[in-house]
Amino acid sequence: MRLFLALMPPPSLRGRLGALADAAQARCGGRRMPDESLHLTLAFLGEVEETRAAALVDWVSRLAVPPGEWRLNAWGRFQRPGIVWVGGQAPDPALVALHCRLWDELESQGLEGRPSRYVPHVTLLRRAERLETEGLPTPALTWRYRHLLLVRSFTRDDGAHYATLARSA
Ligand code: 2AM
Repeated sequence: MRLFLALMPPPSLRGRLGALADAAQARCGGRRMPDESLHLTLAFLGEVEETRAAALVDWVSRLAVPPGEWRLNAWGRFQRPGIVWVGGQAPDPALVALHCRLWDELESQGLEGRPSRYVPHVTLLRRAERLETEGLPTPALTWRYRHLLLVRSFTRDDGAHYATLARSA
């Protein structure tokens, strides 16, 4: 099964991220992520076997994550998959530190796939027709988080769907 570690926005923030996704889609076209799918990926684990997944559920349930605040104040683009995202003007140091700590622990459990660089972001659009975020209002959101989630991703014809398998302590 395909797994990743993520922060999920609280409901009030989810609606505001959805409003940014609407504004971005009006300008850039492409496929807008549904509100219930909006998230920040902390670590993408890829395909994981069932016994390994069970161990990850156990690990995440006992994991203590330092609470934090992430300021979302910039638009961003990834050229290749046509992604338009919202995030910080620079990678947030607390999120980068959390990503590193998670990968240290994942690697000690034998997982592979640590990316060479981590840019914390919330994907709002995929396959955007125009990667032009100039002129959109500058985002100004604060995301307060206390827990991360272990999430399973299912791919269907209408896109990815997510199911939460575990929440940090
Ligand atoms: P994205 O939002 O930039 O597409 C589940 O697929 C989550 O893991 C998505 O948020 C996706 O990021 C992220 N992810 C990171 N690396 C990935 C990869 N190699 N393949 C698929 N998803 C990846």
